[in-house]
Amino acid sequence: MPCTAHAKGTMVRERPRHGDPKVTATITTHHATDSADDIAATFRRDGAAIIANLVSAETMDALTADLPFDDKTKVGNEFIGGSDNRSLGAVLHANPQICETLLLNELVLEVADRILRPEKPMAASSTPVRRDKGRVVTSDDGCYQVVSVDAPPEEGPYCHHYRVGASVSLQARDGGVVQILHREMAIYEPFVEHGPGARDLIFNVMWAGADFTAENGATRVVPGSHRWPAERLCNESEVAQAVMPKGSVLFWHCRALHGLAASTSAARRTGIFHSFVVNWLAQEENQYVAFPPEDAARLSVRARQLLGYRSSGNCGWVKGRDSDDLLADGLSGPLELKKRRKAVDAAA
Ligand SMILES: O=C(O)CCC(=O)C(=O)O
Ligand SMILES: [Fe+2]
Repeated sequence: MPCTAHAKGTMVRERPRHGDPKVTATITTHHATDSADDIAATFRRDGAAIIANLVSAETMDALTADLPFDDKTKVGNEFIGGSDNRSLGAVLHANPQICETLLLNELVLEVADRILRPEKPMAASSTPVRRDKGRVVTSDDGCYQVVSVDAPPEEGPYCHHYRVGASVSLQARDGGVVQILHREMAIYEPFVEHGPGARDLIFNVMWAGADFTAENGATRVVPGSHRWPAERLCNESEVAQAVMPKGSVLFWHCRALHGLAASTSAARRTGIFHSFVVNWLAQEENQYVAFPPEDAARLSVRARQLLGYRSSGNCGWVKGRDSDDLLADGLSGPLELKKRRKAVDAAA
């Protein structure tokens, strides 16, 4: 969901409509009974994967029925295909049921856990990724210090936990134009390592709130492009479309080229998008404003954790608060956690 291309005014005004009939690339579709390992393997290979019919069409209808799309939500929509399309920010707040039903979907979390490798995974079946925390040593003349451990990135966790990066509903409408192909990592690219082979820092999730068809704007994704060097250009023939029934979910890689397709259909394509981002990168959409604490307090603790009301021992702590639930009293932060450990040890 990087809007920097729009903000910098690099938009191409006369963009072609999508419609090259020679599209051969495809996105692999999994079933809800497939294992998270298999889905993650597809994702790593192709930079995208679909799980068909992960929730029922009725569930999706209930979740999208009252989303307040109106003419105000067309403002500033050049990035997503012009003012015929609509986008609605803070969609998790617009319907908090989406948090409990979609955001907490166990299979999605199992896949996200495999891709973002957190020390604190979200799915019940996932294994925490252990971190070598560094050694405390004293030099020969008594200088007391911490020495970091240099572990290869693929062996360690990528984050302590992950949380929502942005939550947006995107509605493609007849008359919109094709969105520029882009990579979600673009927003962080000037500041962090990002080439092919870099760690995954964002995991992108698009729920089909309506049938996604070739005509109504199903997301375009370029399989394999997450492994391309930045200068490699994409041809139309390499673009696939995420054609999937309502209730399905599409994942795309933080370095995979993708974008909303132009719609030529009266059937509106409503998508519910959210990303997960590693806890140490700023959230793209500020969830503490988009989903204020008094409203978040009504959600389950796990949903609050995913919104970002959680800290690691070192990042995001608030003294006097519980690191796993920042809206509750408790201990947070490295010194408090150390005190707690001492107290537990003394009682043992
Ligand atoms: O709605 C879509 O299909 C994709 C939207 C997207 O990639 C974005 O806005 O960043
Ligand atoms: Fe995007």
